[in-house]
Amino acid sequence: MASGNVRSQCPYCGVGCGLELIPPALPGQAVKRDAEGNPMWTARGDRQHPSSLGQVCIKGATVGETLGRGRLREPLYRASLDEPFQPITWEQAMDLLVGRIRSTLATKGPDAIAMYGSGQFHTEDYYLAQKLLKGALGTNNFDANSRLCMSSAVAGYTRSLGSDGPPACYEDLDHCTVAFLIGTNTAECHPVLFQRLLKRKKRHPGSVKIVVVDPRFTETAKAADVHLPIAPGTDLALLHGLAHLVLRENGQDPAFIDDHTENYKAFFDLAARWTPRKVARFCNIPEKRLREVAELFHRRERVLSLWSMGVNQRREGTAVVGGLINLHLLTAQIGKEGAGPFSLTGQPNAMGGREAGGLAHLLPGYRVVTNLEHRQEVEQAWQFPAGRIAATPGLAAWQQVEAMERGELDLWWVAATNPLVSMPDLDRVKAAMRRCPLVVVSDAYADTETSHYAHLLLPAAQWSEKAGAMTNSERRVTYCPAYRPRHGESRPDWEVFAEVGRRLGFEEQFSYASAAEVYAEFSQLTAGRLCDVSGLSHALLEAAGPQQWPFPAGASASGEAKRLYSDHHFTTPSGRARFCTDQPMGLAEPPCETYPLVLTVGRYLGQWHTMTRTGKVERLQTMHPKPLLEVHPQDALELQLKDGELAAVSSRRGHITATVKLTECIRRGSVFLPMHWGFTQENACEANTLMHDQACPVSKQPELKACAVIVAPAVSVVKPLEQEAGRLEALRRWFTPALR
Ligand SMILES: Nc1nc2c(c(=O)[nH]1)N[C@H]1C(S)=C(S)[C@@H](COP(=O)(O)OP(=O)(O)OC[C@H]3O[C@@H](n4cnc5c(=O)[nH]c(N)nc54)[C@H](O)[C@@H]3O)O[C@H]1N2
Ligand SMILES: Nc1nc2c(c(=O)[nH]1)N[C@H]1C(S)=C(S)[C@@H](COP(=O)(O)OP(=O)(O)OC[C@H]3O[C@@H](n4cnc5c(=O)[nH]c(N)nc54)[C@H](O)[C@@H]3O)O[C@H]1N2
Ligand code: SF4
Ligand SMILES: [Mo]
Repeated sequence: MASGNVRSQCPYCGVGCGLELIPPALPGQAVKRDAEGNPMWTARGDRQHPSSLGQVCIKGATVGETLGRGRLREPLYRASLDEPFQPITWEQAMDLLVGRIRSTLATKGPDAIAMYGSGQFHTEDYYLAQKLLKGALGTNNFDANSRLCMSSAVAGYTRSLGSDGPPACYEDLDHCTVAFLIGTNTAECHPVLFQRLLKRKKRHPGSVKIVVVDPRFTETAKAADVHLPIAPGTDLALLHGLAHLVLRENGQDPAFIDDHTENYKAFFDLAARWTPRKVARFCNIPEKRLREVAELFHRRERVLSLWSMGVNQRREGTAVVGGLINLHLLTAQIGKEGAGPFSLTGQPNAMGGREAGGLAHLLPGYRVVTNLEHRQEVEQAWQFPAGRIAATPGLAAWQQVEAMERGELDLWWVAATNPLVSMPDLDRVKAAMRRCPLVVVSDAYADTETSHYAHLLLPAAQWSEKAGAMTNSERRVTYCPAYRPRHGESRPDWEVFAEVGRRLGFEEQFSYASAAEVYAEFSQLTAGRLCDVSGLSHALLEAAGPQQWPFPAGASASGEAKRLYSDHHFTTPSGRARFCTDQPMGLAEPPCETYPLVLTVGRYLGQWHTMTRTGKVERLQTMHPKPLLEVHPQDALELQLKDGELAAVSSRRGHITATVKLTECIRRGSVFLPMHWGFTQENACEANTLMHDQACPVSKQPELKACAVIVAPAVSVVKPLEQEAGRLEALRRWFTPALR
């Protein structure tokens, strides 16, 4: 294990800051330890990392405190959910798992098996999961939590530009004249990027205008020159309305449109119908504000659009991404310094996952399963017979749940994600899991919500304990070394996937001596593709530091890969980017008389998702001691809600209770809850019990940003079912060695 300082990428958000890790024992000092007595590395910003230049936020800075506590140490098994877990050996776990895979293949076929993975995998984990499921087993039923996160961006880029791949880079924050932030609370969710923009604005007043489109007056909106608090779900109309005004004011770039785009005429006709008056009414904003923003979308400006979940998590997510890219095509704001549509990736390696083919319709190297040539290329590289990879997309995340409901899945393998907090309509997910004969959960930590509904728990070695690569939002790949010992019996996910492959008889395909070998195989499969990393290896990344792709074999760190499409040649069949012409639909579940409010669910600065890591840091717990239901004071008056008191929140799917926080930062008619607190947390607040499963038909990304609810004063806390009558405690005993 490492003894001096090491460099790595932060394992939290998709900014992908560089971290410098400092060993627990410095010469002459006592060993630093966490609350469980494990030696503790500390973290600070890595000044050498080109993406973050030494900056970090509070999550990255405290990651050291989370790594050793509450870990799952050994495999655990129980035959049914009503029994306690028993510790078993890896040998027994593998026998059981491989035995069940074999029997399922024999009785029901490969499509009765599915894996649900995560943007928190390293690229090596992702890649071998594809090879195992799509190659060895012959089912495309691999999907990841990126389906809840980035899949609308993936689909949107592909529809408009011909391929996935964010075209811009962080340096563009230093060069744009307009930063258009739509559906992103950048200040809290991509803090280091936001600080970079703010610093520039402070240092050079007037150099950049910040526009924020968000129904909430977020920390991000507070720093904006213009905030458009549009009604939830009306972004597409807003974007069409902006295009209308750009055209009316002659802000478009006719030469670019003629030479490099297609479908302009149809788009022009569509935009013509979205008059400022109509749009202002639809979005519920003053017409004046709309005109102010439209003036900024002009060919003479440099516009950088940043977006995140307020855009992607929508049943028209792909269409909204298309609407945003339309504005960039109209004004030629792409492939040049300071300009471009730029999706902010959520997770630290969701980008690497896309490159490795980590969604049910993808194959490594931005290939798709529906393309015969793509399948053949991958089959050959993997040494599987022709026809092994199925030609139809596998089950997407929510479809996996539906398949369990119908009794069609015999084995659901969940790895590095915690769906019993993060999926919509949680009661349905729980009931579906109860129907699945074998639920396998690979996680680094013991007491996750999902583990309570599992049969077989596999302890995962996590970031810091396994070597691997991650790609951040600006296409930069960082080598993340193993610098701490593995915890207990835990093993890296890729090693487990490889062993299952070998035990299934694919000895040759799954024999690797190291993660570097896995990466070497993956990187060769990207040669000639847009996301070409065939010139990268663990050794090169370790020696030369983080690199942006494309990085073909023989490339050097020249900086040429900063932006995609600088030549205005797109990856569509015609080489032209495409205007999209979708009609705005609005919310899938609009408010009504019975459920008059729109609930939106998002994030706090100091918490990460389901809190398996950040929930263990005292400083972060003090920042956000409990989840709060944000309500506008006017609404509260009508609903008789009081600040600090309990409220019951109900949707068509369920009820929860939460403490009310009155604030004018939320629009009237909307309420907000954080996503973080699942049923194992003391202040449980299962927001996603309320959410529906309606998804974008193109990206299959559920509308996790909105559902219709009613709120009323509550007399007592409604506890999650799992917390009643000590059930949770009884289950918990099996996760805690001391109590066993
Ligand atoms: N602190 C912290 N940072 C994180 C994470 C975390 O858990 N904690 N998770 C990471 C991940 S995986 C992700 S995906 C990103 C998410 O990053 P963000 O998308 O920035 O975060 P959210 O809070 O989910 O939602 C963003 C905003 O969308 C707004 N919104 C809701 N409805 C609409 C709408 O109809 N239109 C528009 N325009 N906006 C709307 C919400 O009010 C909210 O402020 O954060 C990453 N960074
Ligand atoms: N309503 C609503 N719902 C949402 C969202 C929202 O905005 N609103 N956001 C959605 C989005 S964008 C996302 S990304 C999801 C996130 O939701 P999840 O993916 O469910 O959240 P995490 O807590 O990040 O789960 C990661 C799990 O992996 C474990 N882990 C960490 N490292 C490793 C490892 O190396 N190997 C293994 N095997 N396990 C590991 C952690 O302990 C944790 O249990 O939530 C989605 N759900
Ligand atoms: S901004 Fe994101 S990547 Fe950077 S330190 Fe914070 S959580 Fe980590
Ligand atoms: Mo995400």
